[in-house]
Amino acid sequence: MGKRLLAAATLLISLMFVYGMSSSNPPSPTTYALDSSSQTIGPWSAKFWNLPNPSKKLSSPPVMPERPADAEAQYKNVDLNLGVESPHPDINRNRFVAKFTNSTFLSKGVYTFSAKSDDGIRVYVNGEVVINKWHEHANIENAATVQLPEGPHFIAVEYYENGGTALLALSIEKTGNFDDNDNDQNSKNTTKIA
Ligand SMILES: [Ca+2]
Repeated sequence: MGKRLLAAATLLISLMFVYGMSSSNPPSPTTYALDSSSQTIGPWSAKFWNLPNPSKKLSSPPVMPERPADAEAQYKNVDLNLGVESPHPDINRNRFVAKFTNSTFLSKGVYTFSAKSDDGIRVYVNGEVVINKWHEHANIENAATVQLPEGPHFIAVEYYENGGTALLALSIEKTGNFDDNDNDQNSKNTTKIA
């Protein structure tokens, strides 16, 4: 009888231990699918700052402001084709700075970032600049290809407009895989995720 009780108690404790262990595991990320065929990047947070003297053309590229933003918004995609319009009621049509940010979970792979902009743009992946055209220019497209391990990644886009038409668009595609020797392997099917 005593042995049976002891065995039952041991089983109960074992079950509690197993249950406790499994419930204390960190939750796996559920917001973004690991399957690259279905992964997409969630909403982007955007901040906008007016630059002083909006009627006067900038003589040199602006420094990113450190003060609180003059306007904030969320966007499904980084895709602003403004023409000569303002991006926000509180923001100038000309002479403003914007910053879009996104933290997202991506599967391991080779990713191509393509950015169109008028005027200046900088694209950062995990704090490293991958596209740097921080000067006044008409609409041009620039691309950068980056190997990323599976995990959370922080993407930031800085942009400024110095008059005339304004345009900003970023697309991100998974374009391949890489092996442990850092060799890129192009995929036949690229996957657009943003
Ligand atoms: Ca412009």
